[in-house]
Amino acid sequence: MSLSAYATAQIERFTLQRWTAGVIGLGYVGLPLAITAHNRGLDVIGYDVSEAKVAELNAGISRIEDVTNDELAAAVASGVEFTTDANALKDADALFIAVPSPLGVNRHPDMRFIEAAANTVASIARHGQLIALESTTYPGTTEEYLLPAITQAGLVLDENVFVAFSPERVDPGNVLHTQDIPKVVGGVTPTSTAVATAAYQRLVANVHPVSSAKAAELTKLLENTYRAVNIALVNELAQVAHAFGIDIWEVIDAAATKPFGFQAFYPGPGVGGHCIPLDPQFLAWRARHLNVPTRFIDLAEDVNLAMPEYVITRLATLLHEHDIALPNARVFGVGVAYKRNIADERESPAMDVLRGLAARGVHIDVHDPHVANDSIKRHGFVPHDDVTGAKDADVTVILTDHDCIDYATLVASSRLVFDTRGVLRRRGIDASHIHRL
Ligand code: SAJ
Repeated sequence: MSLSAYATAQIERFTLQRWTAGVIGLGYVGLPLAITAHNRGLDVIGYDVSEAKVAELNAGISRIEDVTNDELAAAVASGVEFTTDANALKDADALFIAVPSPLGVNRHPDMRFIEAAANTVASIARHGQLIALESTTYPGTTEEYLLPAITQAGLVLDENVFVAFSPERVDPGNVLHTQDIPKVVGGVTPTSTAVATAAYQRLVANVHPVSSAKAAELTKLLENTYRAVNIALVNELAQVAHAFGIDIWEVIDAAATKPFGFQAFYPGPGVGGHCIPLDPQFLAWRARHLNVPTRFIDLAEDVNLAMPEYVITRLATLLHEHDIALPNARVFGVGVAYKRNIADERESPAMDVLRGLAARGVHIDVHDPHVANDSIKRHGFVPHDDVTGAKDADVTVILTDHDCIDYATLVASSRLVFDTRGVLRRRGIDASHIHRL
């Protein structure tokens, strides 16, 4: 592929010179990206529409677990600029868009944030910039939203501006940081791929270019659909194993001894977070427009969304076996975050279980050391700062297996335990009053 002199010059600039990274959206993806760019020696302008968030960031207060206050304060002290003034982005050589891409009504993609970011680009984009979308979305989004934006800005693709997609791969609570995670990059043209690859190579150690923005968009959806489908598989097998009187946890551990061709996934109360339950729906929604079936995605969603009710049914049966009716029973819920060792409750299946129990007249006490008591109260549950609150409950249900929980004391304080995460077995804690998925 022959590159224009202009594109070659931009590649050299991104490769050899100090340049300014502009990050649009300072959440769990954008803020780590901004700090990474700073740590890699680039100038950084962070833009967000939230005045409160920008004020906190400039004061060195991080709400993102993967960015410490000290890291943030050091970045601000050495010149990283957080602002709500989009015009500041005119000084950026590359714009990285990391805004939310949630589902809206009927679990259809809510493109408002990407649309707003595209409007920002239309108002500030200038000659020489790379514009890279990172928000998880359906194949075709980058062309559909960013090409009109650069046209509106009076720019011409590959002549004086470059456009690409590069999926974020943040795993909240994981020790891997942005610069250590390989990055897939796909330009809307081969020239844009080349320029985007050069820019990203300054941010991360390992860049994997693909042939188009659509290929990059679908890569991300494959990654997360793969997880959603495999989690649904073990969630269904957990129900099958229970019907057979088999311990699914033992079976998964046994299968995991296979040194090739098997990756262990584990059953749970459902699938939470802002990625796995949502991202596959972007693909399913777009595929429907093309009359292409996505039966695995649809079935995985059905199985995963039904898990909270399955947990409630198992709890009702367990209580009934001990002559306790669900209505007016007391349940001690352990863990409301959507996965271990984080505070995020978005789309948390633990919340679905507890709300479902409360709707059946169950009194709910909750212990989650990662989630603020005010937040637990807002859901109508009674927060407990330690596990001894279990002693007043008819059953303890473990919904999120945070590492910091004192499981030995929890079990000793409980009349009955229902473990939806297999954490007690993992910890070698067994007793006749412990039951699990
Ligand atoms: N879960 C299970 N069983 C499993 C694994 C997960 O029930 O075997 C549940 C979790 O408890 C959680 C949900 O599924 O409720 C999602 O879990 P997750 O581990 O996929 O965590 P996320 O959504 O925070 O992060 C994922 C990333 N995770 C990993 O790669 C391990 C990755 O897919 C994406 O980089 C990220 O979403 C994203 O931002 O898309």
